[in-house]
Amino acid sequence: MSGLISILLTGLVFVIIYQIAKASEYATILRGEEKINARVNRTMAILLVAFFLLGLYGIWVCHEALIDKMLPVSASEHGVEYDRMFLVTLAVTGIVFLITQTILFWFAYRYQSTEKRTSFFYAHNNKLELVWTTIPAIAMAVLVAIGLRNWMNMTSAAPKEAMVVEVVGKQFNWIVRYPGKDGVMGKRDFRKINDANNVLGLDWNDKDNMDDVVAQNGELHLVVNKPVSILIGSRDVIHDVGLPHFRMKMDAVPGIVTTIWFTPTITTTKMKEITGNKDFVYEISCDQMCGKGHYSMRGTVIVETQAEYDAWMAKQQSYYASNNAAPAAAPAAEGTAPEQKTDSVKAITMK
Ligand SMILES: [Cu+2]
Repeated sequence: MSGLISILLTGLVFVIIYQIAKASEYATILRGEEKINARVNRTMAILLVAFFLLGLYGIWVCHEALIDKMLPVSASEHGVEYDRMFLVTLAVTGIVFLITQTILFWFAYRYQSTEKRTSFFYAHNNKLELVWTTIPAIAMAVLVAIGLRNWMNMTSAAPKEAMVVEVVGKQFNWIVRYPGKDGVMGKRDFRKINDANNVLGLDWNDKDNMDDVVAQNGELHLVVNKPVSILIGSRDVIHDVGLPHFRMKMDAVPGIVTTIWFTPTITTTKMKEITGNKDFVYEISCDQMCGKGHYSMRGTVIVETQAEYDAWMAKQQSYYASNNAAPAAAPAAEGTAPEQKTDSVKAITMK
């Protein structure tokens, strides 16, 4: 409602300005042009300065209103670098914006048209051209170079000691797989995907799969100060693993494994203290519009100590054991996959 009122008010202001301009045009005809033109010029110059000051005030109001809603301090090593880059870029562009806009509006006011002054014709100056082309080009090149360095860091090969997890998107949730005790992810085959008992299409002929742990609730457990390499995939359409608190994001593309790695530096418990929010959770947001349930595609990240992680992992049953150990659910033969798929669709509908 307040939005509508603001739009109406803005419209009204423009109508008033238009009417004033129109009225002064008629007055000009009646009272002689020169005198009126000078007055209109002056009004316009003052309005321009007012517009500029109002804009600056608007920036300040937005800043005050939204600063508390900004993300808290970065919870990863890469993120600290990323934030620094963001601040440097904002500082450079912000200072340039302030200087150029102040000069622009000041000139419009100071050098408004009067009868006493004729315009100064200044066609070309090579030195000036060189200065205002070279300086921005160098500044931009430096900013791009910093960005590229950060990008290379994020997408480079993960350190050897990194733990590996797999995050797979599907409409509309995240499935997380841990490699189990052997530290190796088993093979996957999309033809074996079955919502009833094999959501990732793990190949049960591959022994590496036997101890893999799968969390279907999108809960990603990470160890603080330990690098993590995330293998990202999708079962259906393009999603995007967004990890805003770690300043990370990467597309989840069907048929391709994309990767990112980072080192979480703040545990969930510690972040609750920092933010003063006892319900704080790190989230995985889907950053790619992927369908009607996109808004609800949210996973959680739990950053904990190695001991807490080990205790949690010790309680997890392997996906194979929890889905295939029961006598009724023998390992699926390939030929039966389509039928199972139908069953799984029914199972979902039942829920
Ligand atoms: Cu999505």
